[in-house]
Amino acid sequence: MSTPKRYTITAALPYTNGPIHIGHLAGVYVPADIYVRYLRKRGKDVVFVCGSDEHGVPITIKAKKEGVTPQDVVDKYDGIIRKSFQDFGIAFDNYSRTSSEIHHQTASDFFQKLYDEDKFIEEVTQQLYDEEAQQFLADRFVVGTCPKCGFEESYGDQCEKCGTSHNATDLINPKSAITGATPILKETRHWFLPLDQYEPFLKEWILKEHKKDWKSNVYGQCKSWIDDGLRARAVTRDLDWGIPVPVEGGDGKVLYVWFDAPIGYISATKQWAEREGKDWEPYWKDEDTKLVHFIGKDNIVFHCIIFPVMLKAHGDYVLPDNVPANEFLNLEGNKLSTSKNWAVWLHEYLEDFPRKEDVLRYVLTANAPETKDNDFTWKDFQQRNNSELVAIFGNFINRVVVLTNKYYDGKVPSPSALTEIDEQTLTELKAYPTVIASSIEKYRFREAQAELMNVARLGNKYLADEEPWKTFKTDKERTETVMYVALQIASALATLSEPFLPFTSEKLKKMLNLGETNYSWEDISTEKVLLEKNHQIGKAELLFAKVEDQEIQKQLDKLEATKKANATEDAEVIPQKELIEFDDFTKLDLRVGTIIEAEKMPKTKKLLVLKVDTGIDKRTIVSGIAEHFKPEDIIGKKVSVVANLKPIKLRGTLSEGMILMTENADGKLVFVNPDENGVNSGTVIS
Ligand code: B3M
Ligand code: ZN
Repeated sequence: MSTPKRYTITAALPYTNGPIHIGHLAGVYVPADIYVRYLRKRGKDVVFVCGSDEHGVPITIKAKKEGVTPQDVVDKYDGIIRKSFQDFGIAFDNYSRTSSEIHHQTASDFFQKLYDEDKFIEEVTQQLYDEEAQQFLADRFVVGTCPKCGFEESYGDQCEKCGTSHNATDLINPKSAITGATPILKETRHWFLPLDQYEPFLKEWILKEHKKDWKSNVYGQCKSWIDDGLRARAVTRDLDWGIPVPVEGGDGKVLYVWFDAPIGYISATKQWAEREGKDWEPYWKDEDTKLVHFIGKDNIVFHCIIFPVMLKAHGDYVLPDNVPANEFLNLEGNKLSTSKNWAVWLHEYLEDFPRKEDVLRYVLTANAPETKDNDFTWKDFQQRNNSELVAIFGNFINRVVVLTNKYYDGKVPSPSALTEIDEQTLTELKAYPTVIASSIEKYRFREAQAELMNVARLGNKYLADEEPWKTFKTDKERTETVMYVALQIASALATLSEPFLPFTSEKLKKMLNLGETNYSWEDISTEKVLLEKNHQIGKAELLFAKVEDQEIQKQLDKLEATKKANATEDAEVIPQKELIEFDDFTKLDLRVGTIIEAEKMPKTKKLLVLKVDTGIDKRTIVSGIAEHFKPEDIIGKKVSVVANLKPIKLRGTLSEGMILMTENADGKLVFVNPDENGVNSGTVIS
């Protein structure tokens, strides 16, 4: 596209069935935010929209699990997500909700128009039905083997392993996710979008027009789907949570969530325009608008095939110019997972690391999964903060601001004749805006941010070579020139860091007292002075603080606890034994006892010989717990005892009872502890 007149930038609407985690941020929201902040800085006309995706089966499943209504679920998570985005500084123009009236209306009208113009195929087909739950099984309500890659836990509408989108009836061995039952087939009427009819359009549009400018991972996926041949996809569902199908025969049916959700971008734009007193239509309908969707790789098919076909079928809309989808981010070597709580949650991060929003942005961009899956580790987070943000960026700014205050009471000194090194440094500085811009415009945010850090490196090297702290005693004039040049670099950093590190940029501008002095991205490349001589700067403040070992340890401990909790949940559950009569139970004499003596049984590894006060007597019990407890540690402990077990001889010692034990998450034996407060030995357990 030649120079666009305006930009419509969308970020995937998060499902409101859980909070935002670092995977979402790295894949979608941080890159989108960098891109938008950059465009705004360049004076472009931009609208940046997002919102909560509140329909679909994931929401219903979560509600069922928690025993609340779907509305409760979406209200809760919309609140958490909205606040965390705001606190983190993702600069949406509008963050909307698909439960809003404007969205229901927009999506409903969209469907109606396609229906009126005969763009759908209406058909009664056999769909999967769970007789036990008395419900049709669509999307995430059904799991089975993916017909394409063989993954055994593919959802009805999409396989998370290979990304293929399919119909629920394509699954091999489908099982209901609600009851586990094998579904039957039952007839129902639905509306299908005939993707196959749009193959020529898709071939022309993606395979010809976008071969070069789309990322290879995105282009590759699209090509393979198109090459495999496309089929009609149902865009309605037999569910009660969603946007009602507005046409005859639509009772009890709703729009498929992936039909309504992308229309959410349009309704969010409308809502924004209404609020701002603008016209939304050019942002979606004018050919000179550049539409870009930021998404994760699992959403590629919906944004590159299905939504464009919807837009094309509708006829009034522009198509996305690019869909720079990212791969996935892992956490400490494992796949991020909302259900397994394997994540760094944004709202928790913001609490644990106050005023460190930019550190997370920085690390996620430095490690962005742009071309392949990547790993987030807390050690790397600490290292990047301490040896890059603190040691390079922060250190440079600190030296410049401290020295300017110390030598010149905070007033920018006047330069004398520039040396070759000065000229060279300034020439290098002038090249950066173009270099960074070119990477951002190609959606290469890691590369762009690395170049930003090179600006700080340039400053550090310049100071280290010119050593103003030494020349200050011998050559005042030279020192003034050096500090003047260094201040220009600091000032450029304040602007160039804006898209990447918005909080830092803000702080730095305040420190340099740049409020009134407004220079643009482009100005950095010109002869324009970025900090005039005699300009008064403020006092030094630390831009970045070190992250200490114990802060990292705390996060690692949190993850360790999650691992343990998951292991307990995943542990094989031993099936229940046969039922017994109450009388059988009452035959057991269970009591509280106190261990009064303990010693290892000689020549054994596992056995301890205990003397236990049972309240009735003091008796010997041999217990196989020697590998888990030291004798001296358990004297005085209250334990649960089976008192009327027939005595048996173990290695020559008569054992008169048994102590109840269980295993904790680490596989360590622990006592089945009676409440130690005020329970006496001999108390019967019943
Ligand atoms: N809510 C899927 C997701 O969160 C979906 C994106 C919708 S974008 C229109 O991965
Ligand atoms: Zn698959």
